[in-house]
Amino acid sequence: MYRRRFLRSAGAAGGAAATVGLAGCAGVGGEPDFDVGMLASAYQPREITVSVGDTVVWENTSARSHTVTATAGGIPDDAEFFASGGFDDYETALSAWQSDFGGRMENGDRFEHTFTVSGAYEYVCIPHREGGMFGTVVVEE
Ligand SMILES: [Cu+2]
Repeated sequence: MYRRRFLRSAGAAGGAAATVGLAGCAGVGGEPDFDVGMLASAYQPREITVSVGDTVVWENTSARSHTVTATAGGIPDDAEFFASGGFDDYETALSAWQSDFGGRMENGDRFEHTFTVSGAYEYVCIPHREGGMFGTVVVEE
């Protein structure tokens, strides 16, 4: 099981947004300061395990445009939907992509989400969903 190297807990810095905005700061020892990168047609790693309250940071480390979009029905019932572009549900994210590439993440773009409900979250890259670009976040108590 993959355990993230770049831990960022909500309480770690004593404040809500205190640790946001560190994009660009190299991690200690050359470790990446994001949790999930992206290849041409895959998330890297494909599955990540975190704890309730953790924030997962995605970065588009590829040259292609991608999205991070929670799937309809693929997240716990009482969990908050998440999507790059900030859409409220999958159908809205899908139509935004189809009309205007809404939610697009280009090289170096980041998206982050804080997970407050335990369970498994399936998410997808909308433009590459038919190519199997899916990912999973497992959130443990
Ligand atoms: Cu993609």
